[in-house]
Amino acid sequence: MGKTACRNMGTNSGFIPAKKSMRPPGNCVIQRCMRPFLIVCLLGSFMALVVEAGDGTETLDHRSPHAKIPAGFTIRHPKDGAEMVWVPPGWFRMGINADTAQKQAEQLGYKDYHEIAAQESFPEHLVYVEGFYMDKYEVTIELWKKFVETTKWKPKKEPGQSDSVMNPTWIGPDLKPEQAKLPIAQVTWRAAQEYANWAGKQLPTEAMWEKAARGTDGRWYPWGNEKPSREYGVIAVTDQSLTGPEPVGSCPKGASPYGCMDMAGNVYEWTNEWVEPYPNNPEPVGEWGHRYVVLRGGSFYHGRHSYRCAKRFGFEINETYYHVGFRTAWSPPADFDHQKHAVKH
Ligand SMILES: [Ca+2]
Repeated sequence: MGKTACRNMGTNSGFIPAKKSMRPPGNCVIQRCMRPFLIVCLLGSFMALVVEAGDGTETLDHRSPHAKIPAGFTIRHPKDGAEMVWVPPGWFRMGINADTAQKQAEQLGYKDYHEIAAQESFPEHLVYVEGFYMDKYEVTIELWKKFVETTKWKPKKEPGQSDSVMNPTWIGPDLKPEQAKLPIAQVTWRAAQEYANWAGKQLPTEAMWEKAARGTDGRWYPWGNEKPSREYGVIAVTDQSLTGPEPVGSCPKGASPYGCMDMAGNVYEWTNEWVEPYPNNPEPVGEWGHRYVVLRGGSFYHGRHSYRCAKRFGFEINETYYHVGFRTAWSPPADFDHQKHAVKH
């Protein structure tokens, strides 16, 4: 609960107050002179942080070794070769409040936000996320094939899982060129984690996923607040499902502020978090606890209410379906050479 990539504020353990006798002598005059200046500087920094956090804009963190990397900077990941886009460090608005939820429900033709379970995303709150790279696309069959062949991966049966849901929709060595760019689907949570571990990456936290999808301005969908339509994604605009996914990136008009494709629709995407309520959620909601894992973004199969960036959905870990896939996130090391791995379009 509340653990979603929030800034680690540290603990007080190990803090030992300095003894008076341990203070270095001779700095008293300098300290007296500098004290007002330091107080002004600290107050100014604090106020800047409050202002930036208050409107949900990016905070340029000069302590980060990646502070100069612009939003949307694109690299090819050194391990799996996936294109990834940079999401800068900073605050963003996560979740929604009841007034926004009601507007979203009415836009989609519902009378009340409870009909779309919007209360599971309450309340809107500010979250700080360190800078990270997000896969530009859902993991494709082509990349999954590379993982399977490199690691000799075999599906593992979860307790209570039927054989029919064990094998992702990779179709073996006879992969047709037109199928390579389809998203891998029917992936279990554990299988998606195994891919991420192999690549040295991770499944995104909910905060990583939501920030990559909606940016910092509180928009409803990756493209803005306009109602979902087929030009924005592989999206079922009525309650009627589409027949299947399309090659990743087929709907560039639906790109997120950082350039992530198919954050709404195509296949659902696993996160690395159990379904837990956000702190201070004012409404009673459904089942919580370590039973369901959060998926995000809706799919070609799901209806019109599932594409909102704040929408949370959950599956048990022995579940998956032909519309469930994933993408990965990556926190680069301090000495990572961004330019060396840049993708020029
Ligand atoms: Ca998707």
